[in-house]
Amino acid sequence: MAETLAHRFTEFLLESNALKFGDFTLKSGRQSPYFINAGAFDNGKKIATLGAFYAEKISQAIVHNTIPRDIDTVFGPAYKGIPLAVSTAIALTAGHNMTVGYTFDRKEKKDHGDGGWMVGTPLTDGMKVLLVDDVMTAGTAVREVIPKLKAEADVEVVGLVLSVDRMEKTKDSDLSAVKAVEQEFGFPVLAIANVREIFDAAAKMKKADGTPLLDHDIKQRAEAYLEQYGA
Ligand code: OMP
Repeated sequence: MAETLAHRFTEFLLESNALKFGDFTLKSGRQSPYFINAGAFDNGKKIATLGAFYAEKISQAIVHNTIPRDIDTVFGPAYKGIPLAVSTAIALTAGHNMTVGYTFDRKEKKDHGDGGWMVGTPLTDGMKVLLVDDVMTAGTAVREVIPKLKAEADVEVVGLVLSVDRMEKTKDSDLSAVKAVEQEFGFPVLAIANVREIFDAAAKMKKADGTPLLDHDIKQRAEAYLEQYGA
């Protein structure tokens, strides 16, 4: 039987060393026993594969009418979103016959030459923009970028696609950060895999010597973390 997208993506995360176990302080201040590092996709093959995963998820969402097919541009927030937007736009064109632009923001406004905040396909009123980002914990990154997009033009954000939804509660509610963002902004937030799918898939995997990939301690610490912070 063909493996699910989430299962294949978990294999890719592990092969690329993008999924780490240990002690990590998150942007939100939470101490997590696992961390997903999109910076690990650091060569042509890995970033092309990552773009293909995003494109596959987007294509599935189009089939399910969750997002429209006539996306004008894929937007990735600087810095880590930049290779995501570019590789996703390439993969949508190469593998899914969709011609889309890519756009990303600058961290500082450029005041000479072509100027402005944006690079790539310019944002104009009425354009359908699909956001891509790496990981969502509390939704801080996306909240920062939406006003920047809206200041540029009256674009329609048609969705946000992530590598990983960490499925964590927001600080002040039991709602997941993903659900809170969906409610606040009114567009769908999708992830290639969520953290529970990743742990379920990894739990079935074995090391070369036949022993389980995830040892008991890692599983227990992850479960305890999700018990406390999981939505
Ligand atoms: P929020 O912006 O609060 O949703 O946190 C997500 C961001 O934190 C990501 O865009 C990353 O910059 C970083 N992060 C990871 O890259 N991987 C993780 O597993 C967790 C985080 C994090 O700090 O929460």
